[in-house]
Order: sequence, then structure tokens, then C-alpha cells
Amino acid sequence: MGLALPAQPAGVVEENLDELAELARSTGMEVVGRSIQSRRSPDRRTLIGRGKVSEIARVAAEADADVVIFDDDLTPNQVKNLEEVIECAVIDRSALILDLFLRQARTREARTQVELAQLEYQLPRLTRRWTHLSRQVGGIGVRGGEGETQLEADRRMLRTQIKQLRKALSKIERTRELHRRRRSGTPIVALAGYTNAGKSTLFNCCTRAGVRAEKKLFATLDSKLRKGFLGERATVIFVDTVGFIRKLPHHLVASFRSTLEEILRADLVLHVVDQSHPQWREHMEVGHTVLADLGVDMSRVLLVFNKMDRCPSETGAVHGGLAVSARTGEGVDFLKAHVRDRIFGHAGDGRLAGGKRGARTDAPQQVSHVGSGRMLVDP
Ligand SMILES: Nc1nc2c(ncn2[C@@H]2O[C@H](COP(=O)(O)OP(=O)(O)OP(=O)(O)O)[C@@H](O)[C@H]2O)c(=O)[nH]1
Ligand SMILES: [Mg+2]
Repeated sequence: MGLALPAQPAGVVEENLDELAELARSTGMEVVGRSIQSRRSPDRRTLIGRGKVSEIARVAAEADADVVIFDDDLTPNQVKNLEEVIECAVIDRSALILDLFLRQARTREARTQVELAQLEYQLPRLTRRWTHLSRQVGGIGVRGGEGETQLEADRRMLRTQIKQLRKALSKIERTRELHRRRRSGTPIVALAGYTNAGKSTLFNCCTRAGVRAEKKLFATLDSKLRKGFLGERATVIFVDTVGFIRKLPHHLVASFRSTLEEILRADLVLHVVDQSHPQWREHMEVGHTVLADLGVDMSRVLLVFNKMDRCPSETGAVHGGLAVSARTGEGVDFLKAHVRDRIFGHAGDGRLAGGKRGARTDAPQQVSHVGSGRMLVDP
């Protein structure tokens, strides 16, 4: 269900719904219908108009639907009001993304981060119906015992849990910091960008690692690190990261911050864009915004247009970036050579190039405890 407001024309809402459907399919759901309502402003009680709510209720019942997903955020009250009329679970995009994240989270860190995000933001909105359904279709479900008890837990209990999770997370982060110290000295190249852009595929291509690359959205939730060789004895560490998406719940971004911080620490960020996607410009824009919000110094970002095997007219340098196909490997050697030159300078003698990269001292404080060996600045 999409809502078209004067500021957001129906065309954009249509595209957002395409993506919402893709997200739903990634969690294993089947999409049986969609609807958009144009309004001058959202309804305070139900977001969409009363007539539309009844219509959705009827259509959902006819299709025997289990869930109605709204592309816009719903308040806990709106969910309640909607579920009074619509006789199945009602959730919003954020809930769907969180659910998907929970399913995809493999490591303890990712799990903890998602659980934290859920407790801090999503839990009050998860209705009994949705929690139940989410479990039925194989989701990991909310943390702890019965969803019921979770939902009814009082604030004090939630606060305690949040505190515990934060503690667990900072412990994991400390361990990670230790690993980081050990590998200091080797330059880091992070792969970032919209979900499904092909980051993991490119990561595998550059490192010969076996990271899962899937048609699913948010296949990757944890940053993966691996050595990659750029030729001429130049070695870097490639980092694969969680994808970006429109309307990403901001609490979720906050919990994933430590994962995304790998991007901040990187000497070079490859912003991967799926150029075969009809909305690649919007995806690039979202990627750009998230990187900027994270505090990434844009002079350290290199645009990489991927899936050029699907858009054969684009070759070599396009739109101020490089074109590659992570699938066929086309353009990847050129990309590696380019990265090598950017990081090590043209000499390729294994030393870091200084000069231009002095700017990184201006980056936010997060980079301050990076192993100093890598942060060479011309004296
Ligand atoms: N045709 C084509 N498909 C590609 C290319 N690179 C990746 N893909 C496909 O695109 C899909 C997504 O690839 P991933 O590497 O998982 O994308 P990702 O950016 O890591 O996605 P998330 O981890 O979900 O954020 C997979 O089905 C890949 O096989 C490419 O160069 N050409
Ligand atoms: Mg991935």
C-alpha cells in the first residue's frame, strides 16, 4: 500500500512499491496485489482514507492475504486502527526491513545489532498478528521467549535488555578493534552501495572469497574482510558491507553504524551502482546521501558502475566512474589497477601515496584510532 502526497508523485510511489514487493519476496512472501492512494495529506488515524481502508480489507480478504504492508511508516496507533478493519497483519516498510535483517543476520554482531534496533524502535509497533506470522514463515522472531511476553514487557525490562545488548555489542566491537589493530598497515578498500548492486559479487571477484551473493535484497549484513591483490605486489584488504536502501529506518542505521564504520576507516570506498537497474540514479543518490551522512570524505569515494554485461553500450569510464561486470570479470583488472594507483601511487612499490590523502585527518573522530601505519601523510 502506497500513499501519494503532493510532494511525492504516484510515479515515485510506484517505484517504491516495486522495491517493497522485492523486499517482501526476499523474505519469502508472495505479493498478490498493490494499491496507491493519492491524498493531500496523510490521515492521522489510519494514514490512508477510511474508504480505502475498507477497500483494502475487502481485497485482502478475497485474496486470503496474511499481511498488508505499507510503504510509509505507521505509528503504533495507526497499526492498531488499521488492524481493526483489515483482518490480517498490518506492518510498514521498516518492520519488513527489520524482519528481513533478522532472517539474514548470521553473526552474533549482526544479530545483536538488529535485536537492539528492534527493541529501540520497532518492538512497540510489532503487533501480535505480525509477530505470529513472522514466525510462521520462518523468521527468527523477536528475542527471548514468547513474542507475547516481549510485547507486554514493561519499559523497565526493555531498558535492561537494551543495556545488556549495548554491552554485548561493545564487547564485540572491542574484539573487532583488536583484529583491526593486527591488520593495521594494510590499506583498506570498502565496497558500499545500494542493496543488490553486486558488492559481494565484486568482493568475491577481487578476493576470490566465497561470500554469498544473492538476488535477495540484503544478502549481506556483516562486513566481511579479505585480502585482495591488485598486482605489482600491491595488497589491500577489501571490505564487503551491508547494502543501503530508500527509507532505511534510521534506528537501524544507527545500530549498524559500527559495521558501516568500516567504510569510514577505508582508504578508498568503491561506491557500487547497479547500472542495469532502471532506478540506478536514485540508488546512486541514496548511496551518496548515506555515505555523506556517515561522514565519508567524498574525495575517497570512487564510483563503480556494475553489471555492464547487461548494458553493453557502457564501457570504460562512465558518469565519472568506472564500468565493470563483477559477473563476467570485465573491467575488473582495470579497476584493480586504478585502485592500486589511487592508493599506492603510480610507483606501485608497496608504499602508500601521501599528499592528496592528507585530507583524511579531517574525517570524523572515528578514524582517530585507526592503526597509524596506514595514515601516512606527507610531512
Ligand atoms: N548480470 C550481472 N549480474 C550481477 C553482476 N554482479 C552481481 N550480479 C547479480 O546481482 C545480484 C546481487 O549481487 P550481490 O553481489 O549479492 O549484491 P550485493 O550488493 O552484495 O547485495 P546485498 O548484500 O543484498 O546488499 C546477484 O544475483 C548477482 O549474481 C554483474 O556484473 N552482472
Ligand atoms: Mg552482499
